[in-house]
Amino acid sequence: MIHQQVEPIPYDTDADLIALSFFSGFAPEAYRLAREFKRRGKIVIAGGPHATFWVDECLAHDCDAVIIGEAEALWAQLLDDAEHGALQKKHFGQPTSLENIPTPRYDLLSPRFFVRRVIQATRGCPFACSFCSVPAINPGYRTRPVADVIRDIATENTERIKNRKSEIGNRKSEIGNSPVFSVAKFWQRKIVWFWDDNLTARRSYIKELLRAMIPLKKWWLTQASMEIAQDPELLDLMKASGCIGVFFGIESFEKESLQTANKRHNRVEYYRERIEKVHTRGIAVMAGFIAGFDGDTPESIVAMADRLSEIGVDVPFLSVLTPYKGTALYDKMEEEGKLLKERGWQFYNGYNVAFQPRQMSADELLFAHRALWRRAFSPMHIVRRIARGALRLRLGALVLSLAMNGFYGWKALRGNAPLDMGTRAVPVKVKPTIQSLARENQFMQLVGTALRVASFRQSKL
Ligand code: B12
Ligand code: SF4
Repeated sequence: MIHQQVEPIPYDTDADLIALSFFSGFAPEAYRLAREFKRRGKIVIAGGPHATFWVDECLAHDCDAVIIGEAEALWAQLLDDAEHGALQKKHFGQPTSLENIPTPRYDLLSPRFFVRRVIQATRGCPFACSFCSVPAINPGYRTRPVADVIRDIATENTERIKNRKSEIGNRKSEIGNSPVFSVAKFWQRKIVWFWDDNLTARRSYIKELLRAMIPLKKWWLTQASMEIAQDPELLDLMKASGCIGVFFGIESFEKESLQTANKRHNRVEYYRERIEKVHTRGIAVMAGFIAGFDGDTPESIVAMADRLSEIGVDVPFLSVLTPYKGTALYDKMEEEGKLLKERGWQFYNGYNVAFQPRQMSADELLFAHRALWRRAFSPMHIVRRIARGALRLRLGALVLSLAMNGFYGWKALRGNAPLDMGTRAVPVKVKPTIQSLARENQFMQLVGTALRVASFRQSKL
């Protein structure tokens, strides 16, 4: 199993069949791979969130077959058909029962994955936000048996790794035996990342799962809705079972934007209070923000950098609104003629603009997003978030905040913001320079933050 962002593609593989899974933003690259493997005589199958909605397009781009929706119930038959030369082009998956799903083959993952143990306990989400394709991809809300989830979390499936000596020999040399290797190993064993759409939606289920997780002594993260902060029992169980980070889709500070996004369950006036409740358990708050809703202006977008800091977010994820097929947003923009149809799939990577925004031009939205990015990951905000974390967060959560803020801060300092897919370069207007950071007086603010932290620490001693 190869993830292209982690390992090079082995074009000379002896595999008979290549299975491609990709998001919309990576469709051009997936089609290039399909062409390359087709040229080498392989059978190419596509599936996942893009292929599910663009079946004919995949078939027109060198894919022999497409799985639409969930694959568990179809995969064995599909392989059988392929082996016997009877492959159908379109395979329609139904929402799968989550009973008896086997433990994932973690041993197939490259050791370069910093988090190896990714897991799903549930599928689906009871909400229906206008920009999100989850309700279309994973309809309903389904849960796996708690015992199965615990089995997967507890599995140390290293046996098979040892048996695959030649391959692992090669891979091990990628990170070697340095102290970094030992820390990475510890982290890989310790961390569990739930890739659920909304893990905490069914309270009785999640509480049962968390109680069962306590003896495993893992550190775990997930995404959830903010109203969990109103359930102290749940928060206590999250702490006891080792939660170090929770991702909230906060999306916006503008009420109109939240309404058009059908995200009425997010209440701006309670953001700070709810984050505070999570922090009292030492858990880090990661949060997603989206630029480009109807209620947004360039000024309101850039202002999010300060506002997200004020409400206490530890790690922000900053995206541009993207109209993915399968969402109400896509249907509305299609109907209103707002989709910029000349823009290819590379504009759907979450950081580019593929539609005509209401209150600004597409370029203004891009520049506003990059200005937001530069400000949110400026030294001032990075230091402030890490310093605050040092006072509030439990160890694993602090490591998470340090690693993520360090990663984004270092990128921002080097001018490494997301590319404008029109020019394949960082938009020139927003390339940060040390001078511009100084001009904004951020250095002085940085010193101010450091002094405040020092005096706070002294007063605590
Ligand atoms: C976990 C997750 C992440 C993780 C991991 C991402 C990764 N690289 O794998 C993180 C947090 C990093 C992430 C980031 C992003 N994500 Co995300 N993410 C998800 C989430 C919640 C679950 C995906 C998942 O793993 N599910 C579990 C597996 C088992 O399900 P599955 O992938 O759907 O696969 C099943 C079927 O689709 C099918 N299948 C899938 N592939 C294939 C291939 C073949 C050959 C076959 C036969 C079958 C098959 O079989 C599987 C079993 O049934 C989905 C929501 C969702 N419900 O899909 C969004 C989702 C996939 N993410 C989305 C987006 C947009 C992003 C970002 C671009 C956001 C951003 N602005 O940065 C980034 C991209 C990061 C990157 N470079 O990869 C969109 C994609 C929409 C689209 N059309 O492209 C989704 C659908 C959410 C949404 N907004 O609608 N994401
Ligand atoms: S709450 Fe999250 S997962 Fe659920 S529909 Fe909204 S954005 Fe999608």
